[in-house]
Amino acid sequence: MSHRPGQQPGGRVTSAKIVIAGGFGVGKTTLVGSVSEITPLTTEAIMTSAGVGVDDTRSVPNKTTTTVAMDFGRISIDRDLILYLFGTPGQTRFWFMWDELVRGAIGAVVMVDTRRLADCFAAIDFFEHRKLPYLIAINQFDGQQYHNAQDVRDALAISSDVPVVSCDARNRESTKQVLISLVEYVLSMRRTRTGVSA
Ligand SMILES: Nc1nc2c(ncn2[C@@H]2O[C@H](COP(=O)(O)OP(=O)(O)OP(=O)(O)O)[C@@H](O)[C@H]2O)c(=O)[nH]1
Ligand SMILES: [Mg+2]
Repeated sequence: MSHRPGQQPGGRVTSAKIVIAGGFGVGKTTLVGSVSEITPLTTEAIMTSAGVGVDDTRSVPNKTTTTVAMDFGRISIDRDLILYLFGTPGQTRFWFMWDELVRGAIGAVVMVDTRRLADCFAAIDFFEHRKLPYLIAINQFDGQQYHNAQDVRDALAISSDVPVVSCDARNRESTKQVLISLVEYVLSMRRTRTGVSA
């Protein structure tokens, strides 16, 4: 019998840690906020004129705050699996915290804005280097899918087994589905590694 990541035999509730990553202003805090069943812990700081020329806000003109440490939320996927969500800061000057944030995580969501695809390269490199399973979640700003999943996969040059899904970071059902896809992917990777069939 196979179990979910970290699941105890005997039906006990188990929990798993998921990291929400991606470039600046891609919607990480929004995703954690939309899907969390508890009031998310956020560490937003007001962006001031000191960030002009450093933070590229052209694609998110209404953005007035940025995450300086992390976002934290929780969601029960079903009766026996609780996910704890850790959203990373997007700006590279805060990336020294990423090693701490990913410790113990079973996998990561790399959020992508297809208008600024290169912003997610560093996150992909980070998870590939640490061999942490990740999927790509295209955040459909304004409901627009500017490029399809295959185009994004080709442009990112990622392995064919890495899932590429679309979502609206503001929509709970949509973001919950992203997390379910990630858990399923992590499970399938573990089955492959251990040679256990589904
Ligand atoms: N239209 C639209 N706006 C979005 C969507 N997701 C996020 N936003 C907006 O985009 C901006 C950036 O969202 P955040 O969630 O703060 O992005 P972030 O990735 O946490 O940003 P940093 O922590 O600063 O890197 C905010 O103004 C959101 O309201 C979306 O799916 N559609
Ligand atoms: Mg944020």
